[in-house]
Amino acid sequence: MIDRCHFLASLGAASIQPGPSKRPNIVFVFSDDHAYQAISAYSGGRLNHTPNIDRIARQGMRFDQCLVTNSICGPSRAVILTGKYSHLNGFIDNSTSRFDGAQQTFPKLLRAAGYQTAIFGKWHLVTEPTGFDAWEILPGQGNYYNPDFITPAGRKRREGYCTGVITDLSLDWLQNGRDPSKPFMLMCQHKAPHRNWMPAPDKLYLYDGVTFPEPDTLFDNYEHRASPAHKQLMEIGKDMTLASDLKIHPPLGPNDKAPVAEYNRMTEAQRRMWDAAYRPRNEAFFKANPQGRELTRWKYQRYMQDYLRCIASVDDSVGRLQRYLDATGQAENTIFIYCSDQGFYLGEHGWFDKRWIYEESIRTPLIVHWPGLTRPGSTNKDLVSNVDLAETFLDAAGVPIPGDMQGRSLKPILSGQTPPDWRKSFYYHYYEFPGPHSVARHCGVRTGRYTLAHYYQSDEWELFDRQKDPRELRSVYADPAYAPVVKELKAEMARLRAELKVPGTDPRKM
Ligand code: SGN
Ligand code: CA
Repeated sequence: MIDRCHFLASLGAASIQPGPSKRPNIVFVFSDDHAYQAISAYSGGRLNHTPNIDRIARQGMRFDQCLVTNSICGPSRAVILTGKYSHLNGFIDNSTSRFDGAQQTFPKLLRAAGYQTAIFGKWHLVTEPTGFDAWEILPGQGNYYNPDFITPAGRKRREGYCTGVITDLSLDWLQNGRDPSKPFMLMCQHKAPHRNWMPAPDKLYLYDGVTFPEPDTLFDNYEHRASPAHKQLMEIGKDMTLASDLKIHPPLGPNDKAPVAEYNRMTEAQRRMWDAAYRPRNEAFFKANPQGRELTRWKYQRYMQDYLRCIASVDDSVGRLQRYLDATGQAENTIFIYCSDQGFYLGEHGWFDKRWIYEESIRTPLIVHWPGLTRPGSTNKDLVSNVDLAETFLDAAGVPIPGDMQGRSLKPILSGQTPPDWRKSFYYHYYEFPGPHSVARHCGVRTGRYTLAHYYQSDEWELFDRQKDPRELRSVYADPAYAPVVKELKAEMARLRAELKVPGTDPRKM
């Protein structure tokens, strides 16, 4: 059966399908800041269980080396839409960029080829979406409770919890909003589990009493690394805020007012449930009054509880979409993808957030079930990327891939056949400095074994040998034994920069 599927798949979608209605549908569930460490298909359940996301992995392929080109929200989304690096699609950072919606994107190409296209949820590209038959997006980062949406008909506030509301909009479009004679491509894009990690009313007590294992680098001192690792502002201990991030604000008494805008958006009933959950915990916190390392440990635990509660709702969303496709007989003709805009720190190196070329940041979860193509339960360690998704989707639909896209279709890999000339090195570039969390601009190259980073504003370099140092704790850039590796990787970086048309100077003002 598998062989026959591979054979049919190798003929290409257009030649094996009798008509356009048989072209596969695509459901792309995309979350914001979902660390692979918090998906049980990746972690084995060390922190949490995500049964519905795991089902995609059981049926399809889990990618263990999916790397983002620029580890931050808007840029990742622009890369996915265009199949081009930030310096070519023009959206290089969250603070200064606006997406040019007139440019070529994969949804536009799918739509022109007869697909129905829709996006619901977080967009974060400043300008309005183009190339979609239907869309409703959160303004900017959006809100967890009773979020506003920008829609083609103006702004609307929708009561409920963000993850559920975005799933409702997606299901409603699948059921009632689209032309059923056409194949569809749906992007269901969650705000969760983005900072400040506010759980849904039905998850407020999940993980109560659970103590999560601490990463062994929670108290990293950043020795043996260049200055940017010392200067960042993303430490749980000193940068995570008690009020907003950790919900340690009052109300402890009847007249206390919460300083958090999100809290003020809640309905009376929501606020009552929220307070009932957090008030006794906060009272216990004030009573215990942890300090120093104990405070960091306490913060880590509350961070994990709230972050993982948000993820539990995302997993529910995946399950609802899966059940709908199953119940309507569409699952067998629908490619189902789960992905996040980048990786995220869950206390490793003492951090939250992302932005770095380092592992927990550059690696994003990617799990794909392509019925008839992916071998159930398969895993892959090739260097794949968010820049490959546009071409993969076009390939799935039998749409010609434009020559100016910079990734490569994952279809052969998904069929179990990695092309012999698949990339062995990957170019990375982060631009948002100055900016939130103060991570210096850097570019670099990552291979299966090494990570070379250049903080070009201060002209500092790092090299990590991840085979010997998987936690990236000691740069061996200055170690003479690694001089040949440094030379080779610098040459590789120059080659990649030329191939990818990276301009000599940073497009952001220095
Ligand atoms: C906000 C967050 C940051 C986060 C950025 C970008 N601060 O500024 O912690 O790094 O978004 O995130 S917050 O206090 O407003 O939550 S991204 O995922 O959109 O790139
Ligand atoms: Ca993000």
